[in-house]
Amino acid sequence: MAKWHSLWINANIAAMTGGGVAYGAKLDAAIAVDDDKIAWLGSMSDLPGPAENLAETTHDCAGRWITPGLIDCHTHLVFGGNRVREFELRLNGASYEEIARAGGGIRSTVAATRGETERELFNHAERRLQHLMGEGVTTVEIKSGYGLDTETEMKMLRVARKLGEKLPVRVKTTFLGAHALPAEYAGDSAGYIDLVCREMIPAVAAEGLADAVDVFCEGIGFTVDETRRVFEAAAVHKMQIKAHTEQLSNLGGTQLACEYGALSADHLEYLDEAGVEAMASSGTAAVLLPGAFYFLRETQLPPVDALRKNNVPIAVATDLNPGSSPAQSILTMMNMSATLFQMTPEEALAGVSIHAAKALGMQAELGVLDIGKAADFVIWDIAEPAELTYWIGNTRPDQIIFGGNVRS
Ligand code: DI6
Ligand code: FE
Repeated sequence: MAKWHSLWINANIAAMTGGGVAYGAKLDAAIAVDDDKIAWLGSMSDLPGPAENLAETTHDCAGRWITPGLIDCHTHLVFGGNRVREFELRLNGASYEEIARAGGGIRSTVAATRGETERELFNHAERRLQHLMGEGVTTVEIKSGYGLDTETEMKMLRVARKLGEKLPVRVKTTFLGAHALPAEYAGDSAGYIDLVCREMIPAVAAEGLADAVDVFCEGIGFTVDETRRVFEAAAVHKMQIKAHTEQLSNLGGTQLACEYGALSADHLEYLDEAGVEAMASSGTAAVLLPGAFYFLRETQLPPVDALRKNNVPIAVATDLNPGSSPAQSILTMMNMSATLFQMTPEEALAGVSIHAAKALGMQAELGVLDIGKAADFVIWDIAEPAELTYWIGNTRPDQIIFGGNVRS
């Protein structure tokens, strides 16, 4: 038999494959890799020979745990500047309106993003992405939405694509032109939605810059009717759909997203029973964002129990953005999903693996450890997988394997 390229032995594997076993755990197990795929996975006792003869390179895990590479399925990590001044002002008593009048809020990030070159945006985003990758993230979704003009939206998406080309991480890109109304369209959201549908989406599609289209459907974002127009334009270009819905109020954007077969609906604090049922019928994943809930000091909890009862896959992500979730740690989000949303540690890990893969439409390749899946996995010096959710800060992988190679 030809040798495998690499083999990890004496591992406990949280395969996340379900089947009634917590974490899909396989104890005293091994995992073999050929090219960028998992070639074999099973018990040490089922290895087809003495471990030292089976692969070019063998790594001894000495009882450590292996999880799937972590997936952060909702970020806005490409942006100019930051909003730390606004954070300070707010904590010193300034109101949101005062800050907005002084040029702050999302518009200040739009101005800063328009003002940075592609190289500057890349360098700033790279640092943030490195923080995520250092915690074992091997796949990340990145949205546009701080350009709000065709040129800058495309610049953001090019930066996102380039991050995936230059760094050992898989990047999925999402066009979020309908994130906020730019100042130059004040009072004319119909005109801006025209621009999104008639100019931006066709241009983004023509260059293949985005894997999906997203809309911020909210009182301070866009109405359900405007959201529908954007989804129609996305459908014309055969682009997949995602949505920010029911974050601050219930507008019914989730049902609309489900009508268009959305991959995911995200935030969902104000989601009601009808919305949960719509998600269950359309197979749309729920993406919960505890960092934004925490940073905005929200009190309305997402309906985790109803989502669970209806078997809606629940993903967890950072929402990494300068305004509502300056969260550069996926492991902290796992902890917050447990403490704030009462998700179990197993659900938290599923939220950044199998369910996050579903939210990106990548469940065929990613999210679980099994033969034929991508060889993206992480080795942790922990005694049990719940530790990933338990500790707050400073948990680091011992080794990260990306596409079959040890990431240095
Ligand atoms: N929901 C949010 O919480 C952020 N965007 C969104 O769609 C806010 C983004 C920002 O304030 O910069
Ligand atoms: Fe977001």
